[in-house]
Amino acid sequence: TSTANNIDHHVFKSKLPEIPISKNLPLHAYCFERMSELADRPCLIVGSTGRTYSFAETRLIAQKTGAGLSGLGIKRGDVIMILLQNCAEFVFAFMGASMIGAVTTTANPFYTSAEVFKQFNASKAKLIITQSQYVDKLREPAGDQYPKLGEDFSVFTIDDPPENCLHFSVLSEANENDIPEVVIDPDDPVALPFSSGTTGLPKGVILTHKSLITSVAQQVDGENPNLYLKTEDVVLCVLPLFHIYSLNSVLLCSLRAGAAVLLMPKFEIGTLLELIQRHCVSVAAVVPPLVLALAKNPKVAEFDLSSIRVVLSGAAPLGKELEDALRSRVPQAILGQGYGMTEAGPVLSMCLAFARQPLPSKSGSCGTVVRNAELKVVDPLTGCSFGRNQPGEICIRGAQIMKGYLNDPEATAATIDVEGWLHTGDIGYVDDDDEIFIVDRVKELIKFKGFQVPPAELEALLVSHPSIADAAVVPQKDDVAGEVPVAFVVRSNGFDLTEEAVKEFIAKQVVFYKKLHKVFFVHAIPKSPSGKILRKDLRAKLCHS
Ligand code: 4UV
Repeated sequence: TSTANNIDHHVFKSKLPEIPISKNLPLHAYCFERMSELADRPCLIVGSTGRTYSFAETRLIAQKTGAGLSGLGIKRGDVIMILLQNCAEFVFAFMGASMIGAVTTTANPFYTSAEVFKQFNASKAKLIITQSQYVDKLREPAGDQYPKLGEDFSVFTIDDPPENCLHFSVLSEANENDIPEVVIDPDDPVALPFSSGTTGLPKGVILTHKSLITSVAQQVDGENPNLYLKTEDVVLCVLPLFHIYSLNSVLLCSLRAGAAVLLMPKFEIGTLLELIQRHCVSVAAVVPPLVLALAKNPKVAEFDLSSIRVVLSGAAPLGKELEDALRSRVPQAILGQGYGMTEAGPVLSMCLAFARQPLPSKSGSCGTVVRNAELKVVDPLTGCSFGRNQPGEICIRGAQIMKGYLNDPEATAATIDVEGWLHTGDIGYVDDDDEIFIVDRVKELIKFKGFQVPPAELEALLVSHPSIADAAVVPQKDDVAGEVPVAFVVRSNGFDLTEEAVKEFIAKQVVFYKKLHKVFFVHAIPKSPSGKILRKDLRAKLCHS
């Protein structure tokens, strides 16, 4: 019975009371629910130009974009790909797609051709919205296995369209009244980010209207929101919107709460500081390498950062030293962490010092489990749940988690168990004050500055080299990036293959953060009897070398 389960499981819940969360709205309706109150308030601020879109304008252009997509034949359940740096068009396309029941898959514009097309093909996307500078790599892979630009799929650019491409205005200047009436089920997918999860290659993560609404509500809704955003807030959006952290906790949360979003296409410290000062940024969502820049870069002293009242760090561990160093730069701000995972919708826990009625939080903690969710810590070997202060695998359950992986029931079943618990592959514990501390990762995933580096992807590339018989990729600790990927390689013929050649071979095929930092040649890759790479043994070797 469920009572027996509750006794058996040590289930942790938020200290904040549960709240009612909409179970039947589509995401865009939920995000723009307070439109009558907010219509003329600033919604999006384009950092480079200062151009501001009000809430009413933002919704209107999204509706036009929805109508434009629909006019091109995009229907409920169809997938579009956004391959953009942060910009207003990202928001119009994402929300417009939501309005017609379509799904957005977001990819890193710095991806190589092969990386883009893997995701494009897996998601069966119908079109790509991008910038002209990235179009070349959408033509590059000539070959029958690749779809052809202009024939098999269309490309829209937000700037001057290159040959066979169309301008984004074809979409965004459509007549909003042409938007079709679509019935959207709360369990329909709306976002399809890719993540490798606990093992293997990147997979499409199905996030539904219900999952994203639940996650946003867990953060910013209710009388005492866990992440209190005010309508006067200006929220920094420098983390890429193609990653779920920024998409959810910056964009969607700000839309819902009525705060303005300051869009920055990329991180550059001088521009960042200037924009924070000029637009009086009050809430900054960051990752540890950005904390490092804000804490250590001498330029910071030349700017007025006194408008910042909240700094949220997430996506990778934040050291206590770094947190203290940042505190001396922004003494007035509340610093804290969020802990997320794409598959978890993504937020599992958030610092309670960000709440409207703040609670104390400890340095190094990832916050407390969000409301309307359950968290447990299990013994990875037996599956039994632990009580407080004992580290184990963190599991989360609630309406916010993914529906599953796209076309991969096996990977889904390996991640979400029959009782609905999502297993994170992170090792952590819950302390006496309900605060979560992450201490290790049991999954394969490597995180370079918070970006995902799936070892399986690099291993597959390595063994495709004619002179490589076997390979394994593991993380090595790094002061700036947190972790960097390094490879153990078994040569298949002689000793001609050099470290440089291996690095170069990989570098040509992957985005910058997946590049190998070292290559160690070995005679064999240590494996378990079932053939699994013994990654722990390899990581241990690195510590001793
Ligand atoms: O799948 P992913 O790339 O997802 C993320 C999401 C991070 C978010 C999202 C919303 C927030 O509000 C927020 O604060 C952070 O990173 O990678 C998931 C893995 O990244 C590690 C952990 O191993 C996850 O399983 N990770 C994420 N956040 C933290 C972290 C953290 N605060 N401390 C340590 N590791």
